[in-house]
Amino acid sequence: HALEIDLRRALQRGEFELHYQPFINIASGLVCGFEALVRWRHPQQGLIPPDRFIPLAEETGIIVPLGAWVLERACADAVTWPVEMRLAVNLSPVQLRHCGIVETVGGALRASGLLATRLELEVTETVMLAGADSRKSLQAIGAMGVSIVLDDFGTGYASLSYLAEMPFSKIKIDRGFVADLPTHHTSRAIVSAITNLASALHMEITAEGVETEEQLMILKAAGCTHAQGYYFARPRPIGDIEMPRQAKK
Ligand code: G
Ligand code: G
Ligand code: MN
Ligand code: NA
Repeated sequence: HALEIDLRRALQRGEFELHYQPFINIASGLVCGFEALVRWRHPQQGLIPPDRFIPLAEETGIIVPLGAWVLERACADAVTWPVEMRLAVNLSPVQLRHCGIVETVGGALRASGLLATRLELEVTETVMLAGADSRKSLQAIGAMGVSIVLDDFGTGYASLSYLAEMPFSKIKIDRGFVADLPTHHTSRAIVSAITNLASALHMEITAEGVETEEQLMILKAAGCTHAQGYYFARPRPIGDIEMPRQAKK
């Protein structure tokens, strides 16, 4: 597999880069933080999106050193932002299963000097199907003060009972449900149900993939606390992100 060989070399050659997309507090309209999204700047193929190499990185185990690089790079970037800006980083279930994950997260925080309370780690519902070791690691990371976020909610196999067992502080509603707003009554009902559940469990709720004002208004009325999507900003390289003026105190 040519891409696999390239992938191994890419990390050594520094071909990965992070783009950042803001997430917004709906009530205040202010940016709360940025999600780091990895891209591969391939010398021949140009910018490759994560869905084209993350699955291969997971199969081959390269996700472990790649994920560690993402964490270290993102924490080092975020420490230069205003202190109220949070950083969200995606964590693969393969990384979470790896025995060194707690130390990797702790190490990235120590090396950068970023406060643990500014970091959010996004995991998908598959972590709830993972073994006891993964769940223990998540608990340990949560105990450091890092927030654990349940990403892409509604697309996986999560049993609702896990929601209360795991230390999630936020749920992100998958953008598939948001894309169907406002026309799709089923999606509207699902968004309301997820929001009610999250608020009953004292969790924040982010709607992903918000592209229109109309979607935002529906999500706000449904009780979503946060939003992210092209309506606000596309993911951009670190040098191009706009740090909101009102956040600088
Ligand atoms: O940026 P984009 O929308 O193309 O991302 C597509 C998918 O890749 C998303 O599901 C996102 O969670 C995932 N992804 C992006 N960056 C990372 C990363 O650093 N690590 C992992 N594990 N997944 C990522
Ligand atoms: O799976 P995860 O949510 O971690 O990844 C977010 C992905 O969604 C990124 O690849 C990002 O580029 C993409 N994304 C972010 N905002 C929007 C949006 O408003 N519309 C669409 N279609 N995709 C988005
Ligand atoms: Mn995510
Ligand atoms: Na997501």
